[in-house]
Amino acid sequence: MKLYCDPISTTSRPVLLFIAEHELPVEIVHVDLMAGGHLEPDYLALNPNGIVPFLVDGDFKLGESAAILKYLARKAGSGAYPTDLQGRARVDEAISWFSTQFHAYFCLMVCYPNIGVPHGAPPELTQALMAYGADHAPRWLKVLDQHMLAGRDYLCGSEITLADYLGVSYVLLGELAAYDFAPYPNIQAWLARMQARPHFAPVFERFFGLVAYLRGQQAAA
Ligand SMILES: N[C@@H](CCC(=O)N[C@@H](CS)C(=O)NCC(=O)O)C(=O)O
Repeated sequence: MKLYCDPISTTSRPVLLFIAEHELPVEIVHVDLMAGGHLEPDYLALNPNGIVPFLVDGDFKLGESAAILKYLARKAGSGAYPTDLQGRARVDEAISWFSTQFHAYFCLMVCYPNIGVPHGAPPELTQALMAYGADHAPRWLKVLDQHMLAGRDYLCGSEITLADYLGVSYVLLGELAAYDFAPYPNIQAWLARMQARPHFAPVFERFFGLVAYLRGQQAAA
């Protein structure tokens, strides 16, 4: 198997962490987003969406980080994607929640504008998005803190699931905005738990490098 990805990408890191923790025999192919590797003709021929991550398993090709995580978990027989009906539905629910509500209000409006995404958006649109996100993101952060993570170590219970691999990458985007998670102690504890996992640091190294670079630029401005 081959995974086309870039550790700078929010949606690549969950898959890279899962692969590392499960020691899966997957060749990692770096598609350098900053250098435009995702727009090279060879890559577009493989994945017309021109985004990462992207998995190739023999003749089978698969995009979308959540779908890739589920495929790898089924293939590896990982307990991170439970096999019982309701346990699996709970994981699916959390993954959908992160990919929709949380991603829209927190990632797109609060975090990404700090690195110039959406590219080329007029400044007034970016300002409006950020103001709207600042007002509305706490609604979803409260749900995460006071319900999804209340009284449990991981999103779906006492064991890590695919939802945690995906969710932690989205929530940590808050670092791009120097977001203050102090009002959310369960989120803080969960972030610390996830960051203590042995394979976490190498997978997130480039992301935290970007965060440090941004902080340096802000301090110099
Ligand atoms: N829904 C997709 C989103 C993938 C995605 O947007 N990847 C970004 C990096 S985080 C990308 O490749 N962006 C390149 C571009 O938009 O041109 C998934 O979960 O895999």
